[in-house]
Amino acid sequence: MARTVTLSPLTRIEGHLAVHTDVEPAGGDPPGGGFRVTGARCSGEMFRGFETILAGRDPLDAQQITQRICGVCPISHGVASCRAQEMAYGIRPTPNGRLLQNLILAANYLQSHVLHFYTLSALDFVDVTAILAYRGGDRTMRSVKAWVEAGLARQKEGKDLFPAAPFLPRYEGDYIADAEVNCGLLAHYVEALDIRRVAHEMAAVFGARLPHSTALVPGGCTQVPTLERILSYRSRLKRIQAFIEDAYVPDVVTAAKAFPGYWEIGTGPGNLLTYGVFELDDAGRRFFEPGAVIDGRWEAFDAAGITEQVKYSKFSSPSGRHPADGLTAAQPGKAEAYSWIKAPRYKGRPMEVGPLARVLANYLSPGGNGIKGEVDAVLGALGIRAEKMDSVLGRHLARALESKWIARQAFRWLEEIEPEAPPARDFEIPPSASGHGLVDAPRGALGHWLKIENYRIKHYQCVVPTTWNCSPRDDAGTPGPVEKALEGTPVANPDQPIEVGRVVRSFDPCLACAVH
Ligand code: NFE
Ligand code: MG
Repeated sequence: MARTVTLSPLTRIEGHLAVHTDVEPAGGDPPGGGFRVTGARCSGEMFRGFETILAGRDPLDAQQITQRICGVCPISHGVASCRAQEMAYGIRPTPNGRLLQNLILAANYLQSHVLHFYTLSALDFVDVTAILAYRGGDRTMRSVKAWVEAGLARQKEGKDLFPAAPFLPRYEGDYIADAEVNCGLLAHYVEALDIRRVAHEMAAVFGARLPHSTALVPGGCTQVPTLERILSYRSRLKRIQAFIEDAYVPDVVTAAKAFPGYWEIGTGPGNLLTYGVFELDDAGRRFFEPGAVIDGRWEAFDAAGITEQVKYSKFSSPSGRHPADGLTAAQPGKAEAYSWIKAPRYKGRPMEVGPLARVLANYLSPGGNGIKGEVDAVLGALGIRAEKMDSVLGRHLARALESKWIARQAFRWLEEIEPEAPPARDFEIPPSASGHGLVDAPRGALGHWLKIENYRIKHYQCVVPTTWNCSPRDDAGTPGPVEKALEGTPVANPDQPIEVGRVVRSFDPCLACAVH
């Protein structure tokens, strides 16, 4: 019989997401029974109101206030706001300003992706109890072992709801069986905490402080790129790059070999969108170029194609508007609505955004930044066809490979800095103007739309990556990307729905951002 399985809150993501799945017995397929998800709904469980908070303020507050939307991707919000203001003020960043923004953003990307794979996702695959067999002398590994041992004992007593967070409680399921592989991944799990700190330090070299940088300004960055700062960034980048190439990418390959079924699980809507990211010149060329993939074919991106629909979202504002004219009016008790997330659509379609969209748009576009070669090399070694990238494993692989690509590119940006040249541009705020900033954040396409009247913010709208990915059904009833990706997911035991968590986490949702 069909039943609803709800994960609320879904842990090891950012923010408050409830996932409701309809689960039915799968019959003979897969053989031996099992269950399958036949439908899903994603609910953003809170409202934040940043767009309303911004109205009436000084436009220059925007890149500071919007960074507070999130502690994981603040730099993307800061940069998107800078782009929107630059358009309104009629300026472009100085060459140094562009490079410094790219370097702060690159550092923020790398911490976010390392955080996602190890801290948030790895525990879906790694058997933490394998540490019980650890006999080595590493102090950190021994303390992890002691923590898991004590947690298992507390769990047996049944008195403690969280006997060894974040390891226990957990869903029981088909974790990696090999103890040595598990212990190797756990060692990297611990090291990743340190790498994330180093990446934050690296962002702070030019960003002044993290997570919310005070140095980002329209036209560039207030921090002067001295030789000392360049070297300080560079030494940290070397350590992070080594971790990405020696641990992160190989660990994703290890997970892929252990769970080959996940090349078939978590297939999204098949339509992908990226605004591109990391500006290269005044003409707006980007290291990852903008583009859309619709029905398997690449096409140029058209900003006029974006709308937000709200039939199933808890808003009374009109549905189907372009964000330049969008409105946000909360209606908590709205009939049929099940989420505080709006439903952004591109040319009427739900679009997956994020590393997979960036990598595949680059893979399929006539130009591209060369990442296609990386993808083909790894897929070739695994014997996997490129079409299988639209899956749980494809998302993890895209995230890891773009990390490698961004780290390499960051070294080139460091070389391009001219220490004596100005890091920012002068500007005047006009009495009235408008602009938008479309920039990919780690989790995907991020847009800020701004209108200024009488020197004050009249209107501010954000459409954020997880707004795209975790969107509810649209006015036509079409599910959002994560809802779609969950359909068909095999679930061995509906009381331990570990497979559902793997699918949702492959998108790296951030609900704080989604409900902004
Ligand atoms: Ni709060 Fe974010 C990223 C943005 S996702 S993490 O990446 O913008 O919605
Ligand atoms: Mg919005």
